[in-house]
Amino acid sequence: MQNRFDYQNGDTIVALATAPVASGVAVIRLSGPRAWEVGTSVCAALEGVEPRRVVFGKFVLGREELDEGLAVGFCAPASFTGEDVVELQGHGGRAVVQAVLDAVLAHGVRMAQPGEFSRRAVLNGKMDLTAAEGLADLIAAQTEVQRKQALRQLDGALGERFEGWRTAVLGLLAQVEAAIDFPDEELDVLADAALTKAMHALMADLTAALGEQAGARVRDGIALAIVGKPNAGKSTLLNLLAGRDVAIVSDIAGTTRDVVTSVLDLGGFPVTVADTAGMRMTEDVIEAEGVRRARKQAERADVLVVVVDSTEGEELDEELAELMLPGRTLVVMSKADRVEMDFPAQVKVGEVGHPVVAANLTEPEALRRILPLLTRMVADVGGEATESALLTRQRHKAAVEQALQSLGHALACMARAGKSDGSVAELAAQDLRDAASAIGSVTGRTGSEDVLDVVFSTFCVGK
Ligand SMILES: Nc1nc2c(ncn2[C@@H]2O[C@H](COP(=O)(O)OP(=O)(O)OP(=O)(O)O)[C@@H](O)[C@H]2O)c(=O)[nH]1
Ligand SMILES: [Mg+2]
Repeated sequence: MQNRFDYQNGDTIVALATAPVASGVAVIRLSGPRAWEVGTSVCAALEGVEPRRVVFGKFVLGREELDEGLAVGFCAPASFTGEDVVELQGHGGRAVVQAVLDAVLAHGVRMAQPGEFSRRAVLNGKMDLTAAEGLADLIAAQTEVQRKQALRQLDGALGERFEGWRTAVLGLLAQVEAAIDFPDEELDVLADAALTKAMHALMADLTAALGEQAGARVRDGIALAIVGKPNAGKSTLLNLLAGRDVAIVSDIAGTTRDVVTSVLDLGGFPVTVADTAGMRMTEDVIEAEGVRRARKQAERADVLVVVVDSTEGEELDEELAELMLPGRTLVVMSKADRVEMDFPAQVKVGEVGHPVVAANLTEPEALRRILPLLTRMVADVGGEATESALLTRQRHKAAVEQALQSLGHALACMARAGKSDGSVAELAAQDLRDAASAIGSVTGRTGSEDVLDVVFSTFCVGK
């Protein structure tokens, strides 16, 4: 396939590396063989300066002065992209930035494509694809746990995990290839218990990695759904958690019909809280659709909060009880200010007990008792992500699934050794090569430009 942009032709690119808003300082970054030459044309103070030394000077186009600021250059391969790089740090006004960019472009440099700096860094071996994704996630991180996970990925922890798997597959491949070279011993080699044991161990490892949900949850946000009967106080609770009036609250049952969401930071974890329509049988088609959506949210949720109006008694609706997730459901008994009763510490659904908090949701004070319990449940869902390098994207999972399939094929082939005519080692070897290539595509070790296109399509210009 002809690539849209020729990344290898050595052209020099430029983009604003900082946010396109009025700001104190803006960084304009050039990368490519002409970075120093063009950088020096715009900022003469850079002439003859050593790499990594910052100089102060005027930014000009011909004789016209555009701005003044700092300039610094890097020499290939010791730079972010692995190419010559110059950064011009001027003032962050819209017109100033545009004028300096135009000056650079006037020297025959072109605007960078989205993600092109990172893409060049990957192509030049400065980082692997998972690290580039980690960088994008780090820039997008909104909470502490997201930051830590992204930084770990940028540091290469996830890439190392995939490289470890790939090396393991290549080790198996070497053994199987021995059987190709010595056909008489095929049966001995392929039926070797140590070999099949190693295959099974690797597959178990990959399957376990697929089961890890925490990485994606931390990256995309942990889903918390608030459900209950109409008028129970669900929207009041959402507003309390969000600290502002996100949803309409009224004493009319059936106020909320759509799903109303708000993103919170609970103990460093990103949590998307969804307030939903009160569950009841209704003739109203719009409300019925709201109830359907409420159920869907509850089924998808990682953590569930069931709000029960204590003035209506503590009976749990059967439908609600069915939705409750063991260990990840909090029951909030609302309107505790309006009843005289002893609240239970937990409600039991079958054998499973769910913790209960009784509260007046119209008082901010209620948060003090609700938040610690919710934070603990959220940390249970995402906790793994604080320690290990987990799969964070669908792309990672798809590759692992593909590798597992190929490994499964290889095993099936090997089991036929000696039982069918001809060599099965060739077939098993090809399956193992496929598995290694699927795993390698995650770090960018194997695979095509298409993989890079997919990864960098989500980046923006300047990264
Ligand atoms: N006194 C008291 N009133 C509450 C409490 N929680 C909610 N309310 C009131 O109960 C009414 C219903 O609250 P909402 O938050 O709109 O209830 P909801 O569950 O979102 O209701 P729907 O959207 O209709 O399903 C409002 O008038 C709230 O002010 C509470 O703990 N104490
Ligand atoms: Mg509501």
